[in-house]
Amino acid sequence: MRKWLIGLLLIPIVFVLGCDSGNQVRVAVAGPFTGNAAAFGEMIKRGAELKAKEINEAGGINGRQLKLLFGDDTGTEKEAKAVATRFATDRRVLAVVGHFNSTCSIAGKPIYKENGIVELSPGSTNVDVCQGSDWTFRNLYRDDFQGAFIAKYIKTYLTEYKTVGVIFENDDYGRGLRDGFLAEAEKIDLSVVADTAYDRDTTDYTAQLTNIKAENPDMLLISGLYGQAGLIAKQARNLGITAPFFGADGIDSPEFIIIAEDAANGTYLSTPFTFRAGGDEAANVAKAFEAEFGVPPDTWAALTYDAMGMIAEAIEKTYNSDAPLAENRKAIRDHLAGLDTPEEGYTGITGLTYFDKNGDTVNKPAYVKIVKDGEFTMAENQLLDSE
Ligand code: ABU
Repeated sequence: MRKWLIGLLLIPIVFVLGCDSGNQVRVAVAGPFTGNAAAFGEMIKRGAELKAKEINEAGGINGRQLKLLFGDDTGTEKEAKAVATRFATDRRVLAVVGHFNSTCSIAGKPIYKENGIVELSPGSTNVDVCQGSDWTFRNLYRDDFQGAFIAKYIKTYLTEYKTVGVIFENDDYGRGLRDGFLAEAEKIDLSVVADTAYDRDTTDYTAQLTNIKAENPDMLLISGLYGQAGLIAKQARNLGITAPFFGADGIDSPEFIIIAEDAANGTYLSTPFTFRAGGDEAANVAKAFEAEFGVPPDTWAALTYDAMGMIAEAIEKTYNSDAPLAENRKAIRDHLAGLDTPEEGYTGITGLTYFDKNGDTVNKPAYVKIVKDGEFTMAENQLLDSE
């Protein structure tokens, strides 16, 4: 009876303080661990795990071990809402690294905002991701920048390709990137001769590609994720389309090459980071990653590694085990919002990250890779303009 009474008296204390689970602090990671973007999800998970392991082996965050919780949003709006609700209402969770798909970050945004918890995306690039919430941040560029960057790159360096056809996934990412590309193409007089959408669950792109073939573009922009893009590339070649492909960060996975096979060769893509452009620290992380997981890290592992580092730093600088959960969560938000100049910014393996008033990162560049002999390599020309 006495034990029962003591337990009952402790409940409000745990409810108010919540997040301090003994010697641990908990951060959640939300991403597509299954589904169409699972290859990215696996890299996100591993990037987070490696950073947490390094932090914990170095003594943790102010002596507390960093424990990660993972939530599979499957890359879909419905599951993203469920994961966001689970983490936002879990009184042990201090902050969320994620989501990856723009649709998922946008779906989670009002839930995180309502519950006063940070979501820091290492992958979502749609323009609207951070708009309208003080609690959503990202550590990479937006698709208005990326779309314009691709148009400028073609106009500047691929001058033999005068006309472009566009095929885009009809979701927040595919559409938003295509919009950014079209806006810039119009400005710089790059001719777009075809523009057609597909849904994520489509596997047969004959109708779209037949329409594109009729316009005979010199280059084909595929605005979507690696799985569909791989099939589109293959089916385009089977239909006799010989134009080279340009993709974006959504195809920056070895899975694109595996799916597209020979059709992948010659494909250009834009990406927010490449280990070839990283410094010594990035090279060391790549080595540690490969030793841990047996495969090299990709762009998304690197951005997640840095996002986790930013959250860990925020906890290190602000966490108060005597304070209520809401206060600790807000202190993390305020710390991130304070990284608003190059001087205040966080330097990680993907470079310097700092935020504008929306929580967007506007200073980071894009890089261009090309598939040669079944492997991604850096393109000969880089357009390192982050404006
Ligand atoms: N930016 C890569 C694809 C993920 C997304 O923004 O939906």
